[in-house]
Amino acid sequence: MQEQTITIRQQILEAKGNGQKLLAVLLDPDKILLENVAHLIQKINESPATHIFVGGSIVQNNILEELILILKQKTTLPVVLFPGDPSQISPKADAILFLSLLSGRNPDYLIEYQVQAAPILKRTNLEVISTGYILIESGNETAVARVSKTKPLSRENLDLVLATAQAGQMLGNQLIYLEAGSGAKQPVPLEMIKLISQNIEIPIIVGGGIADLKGIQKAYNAGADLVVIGTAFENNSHFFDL
Ligand code: 1GP
Repeated sequence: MQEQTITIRQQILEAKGNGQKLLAVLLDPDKILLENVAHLIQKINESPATHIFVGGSIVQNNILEELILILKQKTTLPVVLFPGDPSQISPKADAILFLSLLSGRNPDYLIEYQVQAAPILKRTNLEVISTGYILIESGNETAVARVSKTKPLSRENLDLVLATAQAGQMLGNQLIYLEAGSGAKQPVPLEMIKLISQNIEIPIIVGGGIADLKGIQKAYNAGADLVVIGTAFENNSHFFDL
């Protein structure tokens, strides 16, 4: 019998259906040294992480391919690209979050980069997961806002964030990513996660500024299906140790 492979998107959907919460560790190739990767992977393998995201707003060094090769050798966790632009596509990963920056009004991040990326992606076996990406104001200017030249949505304007997430779902996005930005002072407000999760059906990713294990749990309790941890793990590889 032929082995049935289940896609990463299906796994996320099934987890949501079963109430199982997911956790991604984000590795930004610009912020890690290749010589530390073995140790980081060991810590990730010992942690509750279910996914590894790789990417950043700007990736300037060229270790992306090598990083992914090492990850594929040393972990069985799915490696998902979380790219800032089409230069960050590696065919060696398992999947890519195909992002549209729905909170902004910069056409480059709404459609231009996607048009540039499509023919590149067609030449790979990457699973493409369309993701509505919504940047929320978080107390400081984040790299995403700076690089994309867009404004985040106000933390107070829950109606606008909800309408944006709903539009993302109606446009056919398969996931919604509520992002406070890497190293954000304030994570996405819990009442916002709650409202969105109660009013859309697709899984919700939440990331940015989550600094401790309690913060992860709070995001889950509010309705996040998958939480992303980047900076806190970058700063302390023992972050997940009990
Ligand atoms: C950033 O959501 C991710 O795009 C993770 O943010 O680095 O603040 O954990 P942190």
